[in-house]
Amino acid sequence: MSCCHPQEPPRGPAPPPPPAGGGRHDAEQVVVPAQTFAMGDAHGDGARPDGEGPVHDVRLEAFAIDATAVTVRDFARFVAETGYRTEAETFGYSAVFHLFLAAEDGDVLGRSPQTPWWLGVRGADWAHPSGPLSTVDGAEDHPVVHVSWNDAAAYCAWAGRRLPTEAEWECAARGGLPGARYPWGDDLPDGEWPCNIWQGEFPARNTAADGFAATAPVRSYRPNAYGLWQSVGNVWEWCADWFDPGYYARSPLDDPRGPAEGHARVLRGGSYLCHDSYCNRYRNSARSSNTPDSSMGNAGFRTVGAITVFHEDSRVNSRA
Ligand SMILES: [Ca+2]
Ligand SMILES: [Cu+2]
Repeated sequence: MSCCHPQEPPRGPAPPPPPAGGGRHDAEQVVVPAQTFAMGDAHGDGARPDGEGPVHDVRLEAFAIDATAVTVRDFARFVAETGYRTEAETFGYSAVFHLFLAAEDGDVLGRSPQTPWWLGVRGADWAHPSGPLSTVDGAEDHPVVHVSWNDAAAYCAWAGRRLPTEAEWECAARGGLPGARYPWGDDLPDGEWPCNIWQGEFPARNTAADGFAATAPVRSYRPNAYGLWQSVGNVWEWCADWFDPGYYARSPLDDPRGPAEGHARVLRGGSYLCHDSYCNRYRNSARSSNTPDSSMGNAGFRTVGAITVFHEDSRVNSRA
């Protein structure tokens, strides 16, 4: 399987338990209303091994989801308050896209065999996204990257949040537009890029016609009708579920949570490296996955939680 993120073998034993609770997560929340929606690819866009079909109904209660991906600023606060070390740091390397490399030759440990534009770089981590010679200065409003699924889960545990289920993620990304290919509708508009993907010839030349060669600040472009920014493009987002391309054929109607076990966790939304000629996964229904200890320069996450803001009317009604 090839995609615009590296596929790596598992790197080692499970990390220590995450820091528990008490963290400050003040990302803007948007409410996705309770609904039944059609999940999956209604256009035939997806590659069969990705398991984007069959389209099937899913029923969800209302939930609150971050309007944006977790930022470098958010993640830096988590690290400062807990001393958490990411898996990229404990394993000593992470995957950097070749055009961004900022490292001495000796820190390039290897290339991903099927995706040679991915380099394993010693010292690459969330605070050094292109390698040890890079920083995140000035990128505080960009999505944090080089976080594994385990790292994202640790952040969520600290923040009293959780990762979205794959169904919640897709429902939120759709913004109430039934069956649409993208968060804004079915088509890429002419003349104005609505998301951060790749223009030019992958993987050697990126014209960055959409304004960004790598990550964009989380509030770039326009939010969807639910208020979510950049659910597609920019960075892949980890979801809670184990990945199974056959899961949709047996998914329950109510609040599906994915298979009970697996080898890889779901990634959604595509990234700044997606390009039509190579990987068209910057769509609402597109699915990918990676092992839970993998990290790379184009994957991050957003969180979900209970709705904590009550409308005065609904409180009155609930007593009636
Ligand atoms: Ca771009
Ligand atoms: Cu892609």
